[in-house]
Amino acid sequence: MSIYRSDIEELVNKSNKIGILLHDNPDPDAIASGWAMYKMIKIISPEKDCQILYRGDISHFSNKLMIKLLNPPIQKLGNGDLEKVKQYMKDLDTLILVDFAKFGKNAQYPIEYKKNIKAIFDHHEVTLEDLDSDLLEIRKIGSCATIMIKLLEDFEINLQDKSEKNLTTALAYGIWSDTHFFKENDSYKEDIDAFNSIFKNIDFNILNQLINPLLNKERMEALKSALNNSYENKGIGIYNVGLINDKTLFGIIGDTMLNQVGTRGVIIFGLYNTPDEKYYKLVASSRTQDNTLNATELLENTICQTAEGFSFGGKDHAARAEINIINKELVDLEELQSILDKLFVKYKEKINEYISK
Ligand SMILES: [Mn+2]
Repeated sequence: MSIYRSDIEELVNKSNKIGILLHDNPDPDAIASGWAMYKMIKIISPEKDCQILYRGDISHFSNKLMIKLLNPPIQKLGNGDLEKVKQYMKDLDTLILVDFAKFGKNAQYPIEYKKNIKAIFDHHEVTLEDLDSDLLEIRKIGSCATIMIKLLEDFEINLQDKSEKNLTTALAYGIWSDTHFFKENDSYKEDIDAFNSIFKNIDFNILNQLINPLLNKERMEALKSALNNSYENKGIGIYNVGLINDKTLFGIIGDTMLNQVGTRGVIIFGLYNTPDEKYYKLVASSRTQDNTLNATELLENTICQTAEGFSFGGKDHAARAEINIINKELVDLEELQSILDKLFVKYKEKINEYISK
């Protein structure tokens, strides 16, 4: 089953208000694919009311950087409040799903709007029977961006033109990240062909920044803070990263610190500046590489014992705990620093106790 330009044209012409939906917490492939879809619709009908919508967060630093550097026209539909989302979506008579095929766990849109799904573009393995649209473009390949690049060939758009460079760079990044850098089993010949077809119009300066996270300033700052506020006892290290805006940094810095010679396990902690929320979250992330040291247990027996109400979970070698602790309105930066310092003292004691047991 394939979708052609004529199908999209027909759909656009009979639609009043179009929502291109991405899965929750969209990744580069979803963002780039949604953007390509948007482009096609605007070529067919420049005045058409059309938006690219998503729920959840774009929190991974590379994805945030992608938004900043490439500026895709995407729009967030709010987080927890389903009523608001319903209100917003009630006028959308046409929904196009991109990079996912069904409402559900991974895309928590109001289920009553399933009836407005008119086309689905996806590259994941899905059962075709219970989908809510007849217009389907579903192919098991490495990325949805590949499907979109192919489809764009039928539109009056020159993907070699400089003015499209942000879009082509986004699409390249989508392919690149969804195929895990063209790894075997994750990439298909079609993905490589699609990448090749836009190769000459990729901004490699930007693509390199997205791929190589070391160039990200916030990560460097957090690493610096972690190195300046570290403690180690018998191969277990604890690091205070301070206040950060990117939640994924906890894990990333954990992985980096774990690479140090002689390290059995690490705990990274700090305050996460939650977007749109009243509280700073205290987040602690653990990583271990020693089979006698369980990452979940490590957090459970140290950080989680210092306060009630931590939500936490994890596996043998990676775990995370978090808790809302500080009302943003009640503290300034200096106070935050001193709270973190005090916590650090407490946590060091807990680590020492844990090790001596
Ligand atoms: Mn994808």
